Amino acid sequence: MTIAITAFERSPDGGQGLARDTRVRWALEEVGQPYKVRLLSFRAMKEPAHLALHPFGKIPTYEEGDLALFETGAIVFHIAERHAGLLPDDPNARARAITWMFAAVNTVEPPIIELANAKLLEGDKPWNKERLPLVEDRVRSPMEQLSRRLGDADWLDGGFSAGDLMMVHVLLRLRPSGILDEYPNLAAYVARGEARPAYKRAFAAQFAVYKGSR
Ligand SMILES: N[C@@H](CCC(=O)N[C@@H](CS)C(=O)NCC(=O)O)C(=O)O
Repeated sequence: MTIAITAFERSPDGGQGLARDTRVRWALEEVGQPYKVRLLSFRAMKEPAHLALHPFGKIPTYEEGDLALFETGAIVFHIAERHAGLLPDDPNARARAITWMFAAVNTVEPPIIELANAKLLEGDKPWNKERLPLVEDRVRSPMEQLSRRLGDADWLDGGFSAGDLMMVHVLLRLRPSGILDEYPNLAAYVARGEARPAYKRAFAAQFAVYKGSR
């Protein structure tokens, strides 16, 4: 059954792979599943047809037969459960990999998004200069803890898993701030993720959309 996902018609990140369709593309590439992409304008994302798929009017969504999903954590988990390659067979290792997926979206991503919003959307506010260091510190705290936990390992828990896929993609959004590079082992971890052939294919596919939209 053909898998279809949605993505930005014109990604605001200039094709850097930060939009969340990239993590879904990456998961599909890791497990060797072909997919189609439906591109949406910002206006179309808020229209009833898309809201029926995604109640919050965002991308990406995932459709496969009569199944429609939203939320990248749920989508990547679904892909990882259906196809070999992203979750270990051992039940405990599998549960730990899923835990890292949740940690990526529940613990690490929110302060990173807050920082991106503070810079992009609130840069002109008179209180921004005072607030920004506080927001940056809220990012550094989980980064320090994650850095300590990863240590000199390649991946978070044994071999590469959906937990690493989610975490690497979440961390990528921190690179433009310079904070990722304050943690050399996390910067190397992200680079390892980016070096995976499946990531490169996902990145190229989303970049081709951006190039075509210019
Ligand atoms: N928690 C959601 C977040 C989805 C999300 O925020 N998507 C962004 C693109 S990366 C979006 O659609 N932004 C446009 C908007 O909110 O209007 C997920 O992981 O799928």
